[in-house]
Amino acid sequence: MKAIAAFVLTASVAALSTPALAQFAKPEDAVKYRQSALTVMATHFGRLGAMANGKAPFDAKQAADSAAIVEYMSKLPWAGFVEGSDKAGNTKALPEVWSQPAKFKEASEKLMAETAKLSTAAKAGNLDSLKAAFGPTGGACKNCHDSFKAK
Ligand code: ASC
Repeated sequence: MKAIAAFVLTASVAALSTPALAQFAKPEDAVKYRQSALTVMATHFGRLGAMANGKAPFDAKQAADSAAIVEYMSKLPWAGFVEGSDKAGNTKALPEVWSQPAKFKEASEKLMAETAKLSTAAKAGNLDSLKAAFGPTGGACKNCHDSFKAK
């Protein structure tokens, strides 16, 4: 039992310390990964926007579900911005992602903080809470796009 535990621990540490690119077969896969997470996030954020802006009827369950997806998806794209994926696939990522890592990390953390608030707000089950949290979350999307995404 101890041997199994030791093996699992060793394997986990190895997986965590493997260089990022090794987690994707090729740079294009990393681009696809981050774009996929962002697409799912944008889809559900768009549904929330439709409700927040009165273009779709407010549905508390759908809002809470979408916001939970947005919150979770916001954690994922960052692992896909590996070295060597700056010109891969059809990326719109700007070189600043890699040349200003601290600023990029800060923008990603801002987004994750806002999506967590959005999810909490959506769980409150009323449209006003959703509306209040929607704008700041969109602001965090835009903040990152302004500095790190080509038009
Ligand atoms: C969206 C979406 C984005 C953000 C951004 C906010 O719905 O797809 O990328 O909001 O436009 O400024």
